[in-house]
Amino acid sequence: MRKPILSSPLRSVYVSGLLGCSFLLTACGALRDDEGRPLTTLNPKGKQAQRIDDLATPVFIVAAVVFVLVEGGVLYMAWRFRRRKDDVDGELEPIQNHGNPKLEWAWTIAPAILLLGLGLMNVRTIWQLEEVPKDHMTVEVYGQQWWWEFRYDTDNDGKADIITANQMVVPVGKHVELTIRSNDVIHSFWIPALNGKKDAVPGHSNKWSLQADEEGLFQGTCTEYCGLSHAYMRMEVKAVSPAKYEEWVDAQTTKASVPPASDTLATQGYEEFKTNCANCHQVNGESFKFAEKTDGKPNLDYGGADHPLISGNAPNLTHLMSRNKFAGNLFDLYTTDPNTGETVPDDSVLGSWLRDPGAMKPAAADQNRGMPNLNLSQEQIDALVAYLHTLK
Ligand code: HEC
Ligand SMILES: [Cu+2]
Repeated sequence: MRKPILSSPLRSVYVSGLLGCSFLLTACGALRDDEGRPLTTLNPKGKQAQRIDDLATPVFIVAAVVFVLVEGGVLYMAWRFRRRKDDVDGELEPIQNHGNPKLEWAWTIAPAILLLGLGLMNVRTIWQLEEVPKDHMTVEVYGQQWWWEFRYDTDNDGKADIITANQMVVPVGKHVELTIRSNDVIHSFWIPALNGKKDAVPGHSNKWSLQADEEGLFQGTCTEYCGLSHAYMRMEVKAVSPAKYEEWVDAQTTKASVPPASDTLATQGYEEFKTNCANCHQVNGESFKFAEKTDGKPNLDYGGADHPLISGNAPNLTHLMSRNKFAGNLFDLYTTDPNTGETVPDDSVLGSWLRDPGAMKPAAADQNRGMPNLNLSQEQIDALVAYLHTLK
């Protein structure tokens, strides 16, 4: 007598377990909203992501049909021609046949045609993704350890006049041409709701584009392992109406840092900033390291022997409070006041950051990667936070 592979009580456990698993799996992809899943690729919110989705959906359907046909065939054959209990010596084995040219041609040509079709669809999408309409704007993207920097040249004079971090602001409906670079190691730029991934490679620039179809915040993350805080290297695209975008540009290009009124906590913070922070962080309009331009515009000149990089590898803090989050878009700059329900600057998170950045986000500050612990006193921290809050 042949022994069954699994005894029957065990078999029912096994089968119901398998069924349970497959029900569980359906929960992974069934819903298409992005609530709680900010990095889903299944909910395109922009032109490029939509094109990728338009390719992925039919490819998935074709693949699913092929899978069901082939797997179904295999299962059916296995069941239909299984060995019977009474066939002790395999006598009732089905007739074995091979060498049927017609069949062999058929199952060679059919997949070849299918793959050719899918290939053509792929090529078409690649070409579509490379289209750059005449009416577009540009943003330079820099991968840094471990945050993203965005530079805008709004007056097209070849020099950046807005430099910001973590949050890229774009007008809805505008094609944005990105030039992606890296300041250190290889990173990869990815805002799944808007487009696929593009590497940021040191010494090289890559073109990429995005266009948001609606207002909103679209989350992204670095997708190329880039060291200690790779997992904490997030970013977001904030899409706003064209009018709001113009307001944002105006606010960002106007001289921001007005030394705070005398004898306030912020004034103390300003002094602390000059001694403790200005080595790394730039605040436009301040001549901590660089002289102001004569036309009253903030000086953002990069390069030159004296200043190899404008704020080294640290975020430009000029308009810190115009963003939602900081340090790789991880920590909130604002909170809701429990009494009034208003949105107010959050002192405690920024304060913890200044107390010990490494505790919130691993860094190798001794190797000039990430922000060092400056061993500040609580008094210094309070003053600095008050000053940072003036950087709107
Ligand atoms: C040795 C260079 C260095 C010094 C000095 C320094 N920082 Fe930083 N700081 C950094 C780096 C690098 C980051 C980016 C960290 C990250 O996101 O991983 C950063 C991030 C920040 C951020 C978050 C900015 C953003 O938009 O994400 C703030 C705020 C900040 N620093 C404030 C300060 C203050 C205030 C001081 C002075 C007390 C200071 N830093 C001193 C290097 C420095
Ligand atoms: Cu990275």
